[in-house]
Amino acid sequence: MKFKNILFVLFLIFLSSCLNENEVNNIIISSDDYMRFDTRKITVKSKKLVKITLNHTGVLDAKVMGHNFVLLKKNVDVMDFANRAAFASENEYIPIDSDEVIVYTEMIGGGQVTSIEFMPPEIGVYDFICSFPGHYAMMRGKFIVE
Ligand SMILES: [Cu+2]
Repeated sequence: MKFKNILFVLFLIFLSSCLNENEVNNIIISSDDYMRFDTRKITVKSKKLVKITLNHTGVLDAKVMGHNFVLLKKNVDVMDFANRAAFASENEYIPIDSDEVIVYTEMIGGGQVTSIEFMPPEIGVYDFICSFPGHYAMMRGKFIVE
């Protein structure tokens, strides 16, 4: 291949990676040993892939201070869902056979990172929580698709 052609190909690769970057809603959430997410509001553009990266900046094990990101469908009763989720330790703290969840990450402990990609649901406001027992009271927020 001629040098000029190589340059052109490199340019195309560069261009497509720039475009891809704009097509993704890149969301980074931090959580800690004090049962907190660092955000209570996430806003994404509709019809664009969402990438959620969840960090756990603490040191405690997932068994005592586990965190996940659970996006609930509209009109789900958060308290009712979380109370059932608390008994689903064998299923990543998601009630078995639940149809209330749009998407969720694995449960992580201190020092761990996890991520998930999905297409956002229709325009609207949704709840997100951590479904580790008792955490939803503090670890919850709104996920807005606009
Ligand atoms: Cu948690």
